[in-house]
Amino acid sequence: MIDISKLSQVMGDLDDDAVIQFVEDFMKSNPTPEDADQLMTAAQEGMAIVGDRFERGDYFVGDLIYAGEILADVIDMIRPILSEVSQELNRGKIVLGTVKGDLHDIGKNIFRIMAEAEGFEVHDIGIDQPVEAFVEKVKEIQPDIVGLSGVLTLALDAMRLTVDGLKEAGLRDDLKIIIGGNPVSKDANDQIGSDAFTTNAAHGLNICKEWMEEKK
Ligand code: B12
Repeated sequence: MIDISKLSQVMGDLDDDAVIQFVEDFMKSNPTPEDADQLMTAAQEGMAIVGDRFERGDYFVGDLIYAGEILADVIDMIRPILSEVSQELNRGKIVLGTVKGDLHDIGKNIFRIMAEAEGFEVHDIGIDQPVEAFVEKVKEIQPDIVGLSGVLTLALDAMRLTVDGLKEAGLRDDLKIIIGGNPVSKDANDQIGSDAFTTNAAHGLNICKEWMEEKK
């Protein structure tokens, strides 16, 4: 059995060879989607180590970029298990994006891959998206769910503005809104006026699935 927590350390150290070797061994161990979720959690903890070192001044922006590249490679390697779930089509529509001012997209992309694998039709509008972009896409697609992603503390304000913008456009009542990313919390969820929050893509996906069951 592979000790998944070791991954956090080698990711935190930006030891790309060790990370790749680790994930190769993991993939050979016949992992389940639950194992992949644990691996993602360990990878997220590794990114938190990178973030802490950046805050202390031991790492620089170049290291954040490099960390992002390593994590993107990890996701590519485990994508077959993330997408392994049976393709039940037409589960529902999601408009997804990273809010204005925030360029982080790795977490959003993980959620997208997992949601698509579960049969959701996901319309990903990308990073740094202004309120109007969400409003326009929701008018066009008429989704069941809007997913807002953000990793910067500043993203919480942008999420609130986005939810307000959807309300002002008269689109809020028929929508469920979930916010995701490192800084979200119960308090943030209450202030932003979203319906749910999560710092874990698999958890977020379960919430979306429950919403779709309730709608039936
Ligand atoms: C990699 C990284 C970058 C990369 C991003 C590359 C990319 N393509 O995304 C780059 C180099 C671009 C970057 C830039 C910056 N970064 Co940066 N970055 C990080 C780092 C190390 C990892 C982020 C990450 O990918 N985490 C892993 C993913 C998997 O986790 P996640 O995003 O939380 O996603 C999971 C869940 O939250 C959830 N999820 C996410 N979104 C959604 C959406 C929905 C709908 C659902 C359901 C679920 C969901 O699913 C995911 C899987 O479970 C973090 C440190 C950290 N602790 O996270 C700093 C961090 C976020 N960055 C930080 C900073 C300061 C910056 C810069 C300002 C640096 C600078 N001086 O230029 C810029 C800002 C650019 C901007 N305007 O956005 C700070 C933010 C501080 C703050 N409190 O606001 C952090 C926390 C580092 C730190 N400790 O100081 N960064």
